[in-house]
Amino acid sequence: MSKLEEVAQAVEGGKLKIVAGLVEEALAEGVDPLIILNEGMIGTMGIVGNKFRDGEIFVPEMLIAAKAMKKGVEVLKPRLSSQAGTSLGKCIIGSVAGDMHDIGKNLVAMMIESAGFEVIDLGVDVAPETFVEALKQNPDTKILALSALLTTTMPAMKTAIEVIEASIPREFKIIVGGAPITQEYADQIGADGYAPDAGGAAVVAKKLIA
Ligand code: B1M
Repeated sequence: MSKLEEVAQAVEGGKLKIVAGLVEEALAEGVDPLIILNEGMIGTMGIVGNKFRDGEIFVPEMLIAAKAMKKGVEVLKPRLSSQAGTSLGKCIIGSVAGDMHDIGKNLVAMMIESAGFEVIDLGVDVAPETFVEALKQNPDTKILALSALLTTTMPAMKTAIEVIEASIPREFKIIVGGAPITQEYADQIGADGYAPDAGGAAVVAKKLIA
């Protein structure tokens, strides 16, 4: 079995204690960090999600796999992110109200930070009022980034934009993303940008402030 397959198996099996070591071994063997992330981890979470959908595993197994992936991402982080020299301004990010998923959001935050933004991460299950408060405290914010992973929390993204627009002048750009989000939905709820993945989010954020 290749090191990459071992990483994937450890993530899927939620082997918290060995994932970081396996990722380090894969890196030492010269495996590209992006391949470890995309094939060893993100792809594996897709398999985990499908098994959950099909009733083969349950929430605890899904949670432990997510924790295992986070251990691996910690090792990859310095290899994936580069310290950009200039600051492009502030980006406030969070998973919308009701949504506890944060792995994708954290990757987006990491890539946006690498692109040169100062990231303020409000975490998960962020109420619209919390976004408003953070925007008021940081009036120089350039980008607001909203993540949602559930079809049931997509409406919370729309509500967040509505509440924010009703509360403060929109002097920043809003980007949205997450597995169920599409360009069409982004347009429908009045977002300025959409990206299907973390790298794309950083590209869109930079483009919007250019
Ligand atoms: Co949940 N979950 N989950 N879950 N979970 C999904 C999303 C699901 C698809 C699994 C399935 O059924 N196949 C399903 C949603 C179905 C739907 O809505 N259509 C689901 C469900 C149903 C649930 C619960 C309701 C289960 C329950 O309790 N019965 C529950 C809801 C909790 C809540 O949020 N209120 C729940 C809970 C959980 C855990 C807590 C156990 C855990 C999350 C742990 C954590 O994040 N800390 C979990 C996990 C791990 C998953 C899966 C397996 C993996 C998610 C993940 O981390 N993927 C997921 C299945 C799947 O994704 N295939 C699933 C890896 C990550 C890198 O990808 O997050 O998609 P992703 O992020 C990508 C892109 O989406 C994009 O870039 C990222 C990187 O490239 N992106 C953006 C994300 N945000 C962006 C923002 C942007 C731009 C791009 O701009 C701002």
